[in-house]
Amino acid sequence: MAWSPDKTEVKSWNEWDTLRHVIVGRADDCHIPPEEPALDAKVPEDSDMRGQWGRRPQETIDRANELLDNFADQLRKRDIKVDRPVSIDHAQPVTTPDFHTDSQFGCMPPRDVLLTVGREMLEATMSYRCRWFEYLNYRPLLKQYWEEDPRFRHEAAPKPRLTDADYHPDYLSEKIGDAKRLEWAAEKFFVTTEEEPLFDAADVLRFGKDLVVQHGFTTNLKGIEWLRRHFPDHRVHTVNFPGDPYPIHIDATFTPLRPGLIVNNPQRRLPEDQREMFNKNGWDIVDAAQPAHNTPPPLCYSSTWLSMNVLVLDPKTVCVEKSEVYQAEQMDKLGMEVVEVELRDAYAFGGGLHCCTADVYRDGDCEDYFP
Ligand code: DAV
Repeated sequence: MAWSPDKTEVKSWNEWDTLRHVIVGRADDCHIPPEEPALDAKVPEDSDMRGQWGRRPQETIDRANELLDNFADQLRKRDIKVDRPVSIDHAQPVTTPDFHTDSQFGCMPPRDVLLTVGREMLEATMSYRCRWFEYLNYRPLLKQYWEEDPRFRHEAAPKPRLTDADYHPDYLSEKIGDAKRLEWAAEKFFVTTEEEPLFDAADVLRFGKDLVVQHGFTTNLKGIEWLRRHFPDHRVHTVNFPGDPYPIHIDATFTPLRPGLIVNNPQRRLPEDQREMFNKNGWDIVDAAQPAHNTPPPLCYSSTWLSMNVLVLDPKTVCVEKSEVYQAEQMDKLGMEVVEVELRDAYAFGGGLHCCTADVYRDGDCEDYFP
C-alpha cells in the first residue's frame, strides 16, 4: 500500500529511501546547560561556551526558529508531511535519586533522541543528564502516532542512572589537549564508562538489515550490546573514527547517500579493518568535501563538519546547508540533486539538517544491502 498523507504510518528502514513524513525540531527555550561530565568532555577546549550557561539569547532562538520553520515549509512544499515537537520548560531543573542538573537542553535535534527502525521509534537512553527528559518534547507526537497507527511500536530504552560512575574523571580536567584526546580516542577510552548501557540515537545509522553504531562519548559498548539484543533481526556493527578528539554522533562523520555510496569525513576516516562489509559488497566510501567555514558559529557545540550533516530526501535528492558550497558541489558531482536550505544560524542549537530532523516514514522495506 502506498503512503497517504491522510493516514499516520510510521516506517523507515534506512537513511535514503523517499522521505514522506518527518519531525523537524524547534529552538524554543533552548538552554546552554550547566557543567556536567559528559557535556564538558564534548565542549572544545577553546570554545566560547566554556564556563557559561543559561537560557540562550531570545534573538538567537527567534532566528533559529525562523530557519527551522522555513525548512519545514520547504519540505511541505515537496509534499513531505512535517510534525513539530511541543517544547517543555527547559529551565526546569532535574533531580532524580541519582543526580541533579540545574537546567535541561532543548528540543532542536530530534535525531539525537529518537531512533526509527522500521515501524518502531525508540527513545534513546541519552548520556547527558541535561537531556535525560528530552523525550518529553516528543511524547505528544509519539502518543498521536501510537493512537493513529495500530502497527506503530513506541519503545523506550532503560533510563540510565547517570551517577558519577558513568563518567571517567580523567576527562574532566579542562586542559587535556587535542593530542591526548586523540590518543585516548584511538585507545577507545572515552568519557563514558561501561557502568550501564548508554546510547544517543544519532550514533546509529540505518542500512536496512544492518545498523552501524559509533562507539564514542555518547554511546558505550553496553549501549551497542543493548541495541543488538533489542533488534535481534538486525546485524549491529560497532565502528570508531579515531581521528575525532570529541567523538559524539556519527552524522557529521559518516553519511550514506544511497545504496553503495557513503561520504566520510576525511579527518575521521573509517579504519581499514572496519571496512570489510562495505568493501565486500562494492560500496564506495568517498572523502567528504571541506566545510566552507573555518570555525563553528558562536556558542555551538558541533564542529565545522556539520557541512556533511545532510538530509537525504530520496536516493537522488539531498538537502545541503546553503553556505556549504563545497559540500553542495560534491553532491552535485556525485549525481545528487541539491536542495539548498539555510540553517547555519540554528547550528548552535544542536546540529545541522540531519540532526534537526527525525524520520517518521520513508518508502521501501527492510533490505539486506550486505549479504
Ligand atoms: O562534528 O561536532 C556533531 C554531531 C551532531 N549530531 C561534530 C559532531
